[in-house]
Amino acid sequence: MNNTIEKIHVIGMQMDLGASKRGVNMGPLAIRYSGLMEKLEELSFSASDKGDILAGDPDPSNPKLKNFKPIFEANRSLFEKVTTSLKEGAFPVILGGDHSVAAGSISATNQFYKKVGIIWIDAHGDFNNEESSPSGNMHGMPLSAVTGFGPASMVAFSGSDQYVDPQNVAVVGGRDIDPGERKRMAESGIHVFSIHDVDRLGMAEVMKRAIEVAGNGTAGIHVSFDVDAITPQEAPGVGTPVHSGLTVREAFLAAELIAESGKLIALDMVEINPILDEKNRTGILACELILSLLGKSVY
Ligand code: 6HN
Ligand code: MN
Ligand code: MN
Ligand code: MN
Repeated sequence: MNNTIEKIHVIGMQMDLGASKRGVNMGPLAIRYSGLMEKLEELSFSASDKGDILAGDPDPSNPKLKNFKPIFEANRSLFEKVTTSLKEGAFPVILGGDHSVAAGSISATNQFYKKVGIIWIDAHGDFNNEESSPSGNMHGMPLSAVTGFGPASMVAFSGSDQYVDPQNVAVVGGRDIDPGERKRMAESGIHVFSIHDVDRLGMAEVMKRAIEVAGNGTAGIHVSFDVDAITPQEAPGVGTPVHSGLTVREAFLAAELIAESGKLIALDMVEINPILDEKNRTGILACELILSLLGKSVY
């Protein structure tokens, strides 16, 4: 069990406007239905459910940044809510929602702790901006935004230009990166451990390196876990599935090694789509991964 985490605040984001398929706004419900709060209490955490932030109505005005206004406003609320939790000494667990929610959560942890690292577990890079994006979908942009590569407007609610240092960012599990996005990632200085690296090195070695990257000289590691990192046969409830992903055991090994590092300071669990799921198995998996990341041991 992690010694440093005692008090946990769970914050849901009922938002799907960053993705083209609807339904990930119900992700928080699916994870709560899997018994998250009860299971956190069983692990002896003092856990409070801080409820959900509800995104506003769709806004078709900007095709390059689809639904910009309601996403911005929801993220502003999340930024404030996460900041309040951090000031109260709580560890924030953010339930997505599409991955654009990481713009709000990471802006809050980075501003509070001054310098955080990120482990971004995802089939995708989420490193587009308004120019490189093939879709205009804002869930493909948050990692670029929080590292200062734009869209700057996506994180402007923080009122700060203090971004996460790309040298402290590790992407794990990537296997569907857009051509323009790939160039941007390569030039940015972030560290990418693609699915090929997981195959070649094994997850234990990849996580050892990722924890070193994100933990080096930082106050701690913010993990942003997109469930589409896991192979769709095991995690079918996602809007942007990509074949041949992480196995469930690789995902749990990653979670357990992060817990063991003692460096975790915040966690996003995102992109669970209950409409596309089978009997909530992706919701249950997301719930169990949260527990493992927080130090639940199997033996
Ligand atoms: N996600 N690279 C694609 C895009 O539209 O920018 C897909 C992004 C998926 C984002 O899964 O969080
Ligand atoms: Mn993502
Ligand atoms: Mn993804
Ligand atoms: Mn480097």
